[in-house]
Amino acid sequence: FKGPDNLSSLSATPCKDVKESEDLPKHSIGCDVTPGSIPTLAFPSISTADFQFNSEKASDIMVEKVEEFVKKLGNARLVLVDLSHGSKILSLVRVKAAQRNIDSKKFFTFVGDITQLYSQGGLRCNVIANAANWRLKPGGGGVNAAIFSAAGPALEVATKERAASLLPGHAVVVPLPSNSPLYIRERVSHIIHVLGPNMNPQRPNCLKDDYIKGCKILRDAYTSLFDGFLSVLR
Ligand code: AR6
Repeated sequence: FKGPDNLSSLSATPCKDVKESEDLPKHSIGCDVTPGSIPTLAFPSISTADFQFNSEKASDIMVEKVEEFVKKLGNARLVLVDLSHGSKILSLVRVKAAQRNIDSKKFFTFVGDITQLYSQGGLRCNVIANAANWRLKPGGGGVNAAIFSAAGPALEVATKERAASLLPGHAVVVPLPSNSPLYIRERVSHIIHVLGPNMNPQRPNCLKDDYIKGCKILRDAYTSLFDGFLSVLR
């Protein structure tokens, strides 16, 4: 452990390390899942950084949606990822998930770069979610810039084959071409782009603190994301 914010200190939280191990189920779901691995969606907290959505409200909505979907997952699991051990959203979500007795094998938090979960953290996730922009374009910072940069140009091409743009509250599932470094190095088979509600006046479609609309859009965004993951499993 090298202290907060250090990416080499990738670890599952709370305390126990979650590593792929011998005792995992030896069956797979879907054609892109390596036998022996557990189908896993890694996702960032949608809208709570660049889009400036309130973290308390966002954590309530995320945990509510996780609770709803965890029942539909079979042997698959959901992992909320953030870069830092000091992440406010991870702390809020951990407390709220524990209060609701959500099975910690089906849903847990993980500290690390979502583009290096397997190579640096030993956590294999066949699907990762992107907090996208409406144009579905690289750049812009945050998780979007990191995923497009790590996946290489193949992701932009594959994304354009699926959708030209995204409305707030919607998600699009993109199969990752097998020549993408994210596929080769991290064993990611699908990216799910999600567009959350935006409260940042510097970004398009700002909701100007309208949390009635914002909460509905964030609920829709998690529903679309988790439905997208279920569609990959089928
Ligand atoms: N690995 C894991 N988590 C990350 C990473 C990473 N590499 N990078 C950021 N996070 P954000 P938003 C966490 O701002 O609020 C973009 O410019 C971060 O700490 O990426 O939905 C897009 O183009 C936070 O917890 O997404 C959009 O325009 C979470 O990911 C806009 O930002 C989401 O932060 C979307 O804003």
